[in-house]
Amino acid sequence: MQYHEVTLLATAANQSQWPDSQLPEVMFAGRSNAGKSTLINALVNRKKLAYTGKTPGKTRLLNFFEVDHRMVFCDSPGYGYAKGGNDTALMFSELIDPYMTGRDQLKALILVLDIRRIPNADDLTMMEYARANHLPVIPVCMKADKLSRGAGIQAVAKIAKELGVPAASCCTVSGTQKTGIERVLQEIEQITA
Ligand SMILES: Nc1nc2c(ncn2[C@@H]2O[C@H](COP(=O)(O)OP(=O)(O)OP(=O)(O)O)[C@@H](O)[C@H]2O)c(=O)[nH]1
Ligand SMILES: [Mg+2]
Repeated sequence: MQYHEVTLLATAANQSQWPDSQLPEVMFAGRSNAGKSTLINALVNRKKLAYTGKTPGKTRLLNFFEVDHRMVFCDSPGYGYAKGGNDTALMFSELIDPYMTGRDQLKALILVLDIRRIPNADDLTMMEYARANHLPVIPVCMKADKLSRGAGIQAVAKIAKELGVPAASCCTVSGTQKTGIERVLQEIEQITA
């Protein structure tokens, strides 16, 4: 399976800039540099749709992409990029929390994690927001190519434990090797159907 038509609907700093769309929406969130944009690009099979790069924290807005006129992907800024003090706290309170609380068509959170890193307090905050808003969470462990298969399985088990979810609910993806993408697509399909 594959998505064909993807367009940037809106770039939003606040609620007034959210796109006027009723399609089911999926939010991508995660620590800065975890691989959010890479995952979105892999899902839609485009090289440079969502910005990927070596400057962490570059995306400071919500980016809304419409996919095949059926659903919308919302790419959120990476958190934890310590540039100016309580940057992350502000981003949560002014950008992420209002969106997760106020966006009726939001159907799921895709929590993007670096498979080599234990979830931090910000990741757990995202889990909390999702729970508070009754939003299903799909944890996606990116950069699987950086670990051996065995080490990857162990790492995912640890991550799942920290998040308080079953390890089987976590997807394991390599953006460079394009593995694990199909399962994420299936989960998204189920949730937005
Ligand atoms: N080897 C490998 N590198 C990856 C993978 N996913 C992402 N990367 C690299 O990790 C870096 C960050 O990826 P991005 O997709 O830009 O991460 P992001 O979460 O969107 O980052 P921000 O938008 O800055 O928060 C880039 O250099 C990617 O090429 C992966 O699965 N394997
Ligand atoms: Mg990004």
